[in-house]
Amino acid sequence: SVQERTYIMVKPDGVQRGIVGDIISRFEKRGFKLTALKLVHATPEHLENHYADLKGKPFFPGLIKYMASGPVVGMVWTGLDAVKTGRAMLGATNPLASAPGTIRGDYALAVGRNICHGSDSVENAEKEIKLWFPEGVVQYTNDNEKWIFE
Ligand code: YYY
Ligand code: MG
Repeated sequence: SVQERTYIMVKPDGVQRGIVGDIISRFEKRGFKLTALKLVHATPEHLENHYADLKGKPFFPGLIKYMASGPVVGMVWTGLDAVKTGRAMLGATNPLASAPGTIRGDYALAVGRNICHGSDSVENAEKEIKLWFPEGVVQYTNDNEKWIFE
């Protein structure tokens, strides 16, 4: 749907390396509507909640430590097929398999330092938005929509 939402998060390495602006710019230019935005140094407990599905994986402790090592930038983007398109813009989980032109394919080499998160389903997107933006998001109309959608 045109109103589909996804949760996109620049990870601590993306923040440290100054890639926040480019990631925002890519989503803006693609035609998605910026719906929420926040810089936060998350606690391990919060990150374990975010990555609850991966608990038990061998890389889980390292993932939580990395994600808690500095601030992240959490965002909500709204638009047509936002979840699937967001994942396509990110590229494959392992940057070595990410096509050039994708965010990971342009900026990353290691799976444990892949600079950006994107929700993998509409259901998980809504869960993640609630987790990272419990206060809710701002409602507004973006007047460019007639130039982006038929
Ligand atoms: O959704 P996505 O981020 O592409 O991958 P997930 O399977 O959800 O894993 C989350 C996160 O965990 C991934 O972005 C990097 C890290 N990770 C890892 O360090 N090593 C793996 N073998 C798989 C995932
Ligand atoms: Mg995932």
